[in-house]
Amino acid sequence: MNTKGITLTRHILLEQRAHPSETGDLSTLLAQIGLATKMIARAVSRAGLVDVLGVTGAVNVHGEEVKRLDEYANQTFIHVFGHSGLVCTLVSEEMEKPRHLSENCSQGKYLLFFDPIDGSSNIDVNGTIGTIFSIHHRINGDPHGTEKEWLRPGSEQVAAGYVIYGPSTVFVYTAGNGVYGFTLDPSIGEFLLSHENIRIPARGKTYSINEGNYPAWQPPMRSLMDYLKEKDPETGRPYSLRYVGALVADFHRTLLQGGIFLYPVDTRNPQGKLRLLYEAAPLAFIAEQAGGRAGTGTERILDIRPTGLHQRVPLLIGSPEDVALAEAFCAGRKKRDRERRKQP
Ligand code: P6P
Repeated sequence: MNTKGITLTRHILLEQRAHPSETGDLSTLLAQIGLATKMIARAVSRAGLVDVLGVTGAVNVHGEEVKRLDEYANQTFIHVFGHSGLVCTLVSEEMEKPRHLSENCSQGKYLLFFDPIDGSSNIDVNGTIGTIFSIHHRINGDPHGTEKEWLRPGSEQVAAGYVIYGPSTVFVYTAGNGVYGFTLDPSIGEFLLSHENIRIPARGKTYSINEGNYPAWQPPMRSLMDYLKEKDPETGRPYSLRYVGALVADFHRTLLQGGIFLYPVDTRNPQGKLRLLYEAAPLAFIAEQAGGRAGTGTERILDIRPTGLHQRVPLLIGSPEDVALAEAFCAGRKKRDRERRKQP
């Protein structure tokens, strides 16, 4: 099939044929996320003007000037889905409680979890940032949902994805039938298919972690980092360190080039720093759909049944061989060469 010029919307509709059970609402929902993120991409391109203009240059439907990009992005999702009839409940990093779109709850079949702007600290230095989303079916028909509906394991996701706002804006998603990337052509305002059926390399050459936390990690994590930095050409070491400080950017590079991203527990983040429902779980769905692996060091991310809306988890995600190696260190099954040589 000629894949030139396939728009996100057309691809989603083609994909929908692979999911006869989906009545097209999921396709519409994904296309609406495309709309919301195009609006956010426009605001991101002006974000640097906040200090110059005092505002982002964006104005919401109520005519209010928008001050913060996270707030603008969150409001954009609320406005785009508010009367869509598709989504009954929104869960956002920017909102402590779920936002019930009651006008949708009679027929809205989905729950949408999202981090509207991930990595916002990078905005001030013109760094790459992103939006992450996760979609679940509602599981009961009660008008306003229940914790049982929101606290779902990642394995039940219907679709998941992210948009990375970098030198170009790229929309990456999976609906359980592979991973696809679309690059925004600003001249026509369309996301065009640019990465068909993304597969992550079995192993990479880079590791991505905030090395500044080294003293705060548990010993197995320090050993793993020391191991990756040892010189051993036979096992492709030392690895190179790449760390943007925005999860979406570090994950996108890892997805395309292989390697491993890690945000483990440390003394300041005893549960980990990243959020399960709208950061780790959607990226884990994508990673596994691309042949990768995602865990906490001791369990598969997609198996975790959440206990809280904004629950944090440790995250090791990327090439299957690299993540399996990290898990072996976490489980004490693997040690550094020097430690092994010292063993009797
Ligand atoms: P640190 C951004 O604040 C974020 O939530 C993720 O996007 C990113 O991976 C992580 O935190 C960076 O955290 O502690 O290295 O600054």
